[in-house]
Parts: sequence; C-alpha cells; structure tokens
Amino acid sequence: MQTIFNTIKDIAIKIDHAIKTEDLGYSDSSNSSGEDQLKLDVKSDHIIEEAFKDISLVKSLVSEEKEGVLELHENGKYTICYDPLDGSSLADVNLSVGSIFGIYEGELKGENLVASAYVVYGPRIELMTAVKGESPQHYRAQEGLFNFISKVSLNEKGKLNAPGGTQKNWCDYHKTFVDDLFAEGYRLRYSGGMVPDLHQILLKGGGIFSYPGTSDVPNGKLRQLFEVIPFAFIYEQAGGQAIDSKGKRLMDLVPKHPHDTSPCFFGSNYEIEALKEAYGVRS
Ligand code: FDP
Repeated sequence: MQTIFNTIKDIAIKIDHAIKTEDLGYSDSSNSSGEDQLKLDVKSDHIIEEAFKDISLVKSLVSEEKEGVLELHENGKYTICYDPLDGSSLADVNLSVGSIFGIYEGELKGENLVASAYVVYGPRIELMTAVKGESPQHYRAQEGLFNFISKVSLNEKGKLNAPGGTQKNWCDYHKTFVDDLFAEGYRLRYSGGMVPDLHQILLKGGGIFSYPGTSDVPNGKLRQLFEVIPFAFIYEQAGGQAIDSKGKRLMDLVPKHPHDTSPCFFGSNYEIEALKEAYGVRS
C-alpha cells in the first residue's frame, strides 16, 4: 500500500502544479455524469492514469471523469477508483479543491475497500491516508516532500455543520435537523468542495457534513465509489460514523453502476445519532 500512497504523493505535486499554471477554462467534452469537464479535470485524470500505469499492483483504474474500467495489470491486486479533481468548478474562484482515491480489492463495493486517501490543494498541499484498523494519517507537503503531521481522530461531538444540496429541495425533517443544530450553536462551514469541507470537520474535531437526497436528486449527488465510500472509510477509521438516509453504513453500499450516487452523512457520533433520530432510523 505504501507504493500506492507514494504514487499519490507524486500525483499530488503534479496536479497542484497544473492547478497553479494551467488554463482554468472548460474543455469541449463532458464526463459520464453529463457534467462539462474543465481542462484541469482532463489534465488531472491524465496525470493519475500515467502515474499508476507502471505500478504492477494496480489491476485497474476507474475514474469519475470516464466511463468504464481501464485494465492495467492482469495480475494486479487493487482497483483504484478516483475522482481526479473534486470541486474543480471552485478552482476559478481560488477555493480549495481535492483528489479522492478509493483502493478496492475484488468486486467494487464498500466492504472491499481496503484503503483510501485524499489530497487537498489549498494554501498548502495536504494528504490524508487511511488503512483498516488504524487512525487516518495526516501529511503536509513542504518543498515537494510530504511530512507526517499526526494521526487524526474525531471527538464525540463537534461544532461544525456543513449542509449540502439545494435547500429549497430538502425534505422537512432534514431542514428541521439542520436548523436544530444551528439553534444548538453549530457553525456553518460549507465551501462547496467536499474534500476541504470534510477535511475541515476532521481536523477541527468533529461536526457533520451532509449531502441528502432531495426532491430534484433523490439519490443525492455524490458518487459512491469515488467520493462516498472512500470518505466513509476515513470517517469510520477516525472514530466517527458515515451513513445513508436509512441509517445504513455507507461502507455497506454495493454500487450497481460505477457512477451511482447515494445520500450521505459523515460526522462524529453525537451528530450522526441526532440525524438518525431526526430521520426516524435509529436502530
Ligand atoms: P463539484 O460538483 O464542484 O465537483 O463532487 C461533487 C461536488 O463538487 C462536491 O465536491 C461538493 O461537496 C458538491 O459537489 C457540491 O454540490 P452543491 O453545489 O450541490 O452544494
């Protein structure tokens, strides 16, 4: 796994350089979810593909920016599902963006995810890695090298509330849940990039990030393989919880299609228990 994490470090430096130097405009293509692709999305995808091409451990790659599976090494062990540049539409307003990697062994489903990692491209480049049974590890790059900062764990209860989705399309009980947290003193922290938003909650001790199903997108917006499951793993390894709107662990998701989405809630224990209560799904 260290080989894969080291490759992600190299990728992060290259993507950061591309963000800082390349054209921020749109390409003339769209991804398999029908979203217009930025030139940076395409470039980041290419950087990742090139970096993993020669790593024999990697059996195949599945990109959020592409349809289908790219087979690399027949005898490889892992399939890496990745979102090359999540939140890329924020790059032109100079907000933080990120890359997300889910490393799966066998069939592509939550229970087969064995490790995950994400990179935040902000004022500095930061990396979080997680493997089973250990707290996630936080790194920060300095002069092209990643220094280990600390292991990360969530408090039982936090102070931050990051509520995603179009508010006018929230159901009543979701709106009540969000309002109740604010009435309890929670602070709004939502940039519109899931990587920096979830990163902030992890590093500031806790809170909740939600992207619910709404009347316009009943299954939410965030993709299971590339976004939801990798972050669910990191939140669970940090001592928090990650569930869907029925109270099921996101790690139990079995996507039918690589680009399937799911409503998702990531947080520390207090907020997730409050959410289960509000949704009437407490076990
Ligand atoms: P984006 O479409 O800009 O790539 O991955 C989807 C995502 O960003 C997440 O990073 C972010 O949390 C979410 O969409 C934001 O969606 P809303 O604009 O609907 O809040």
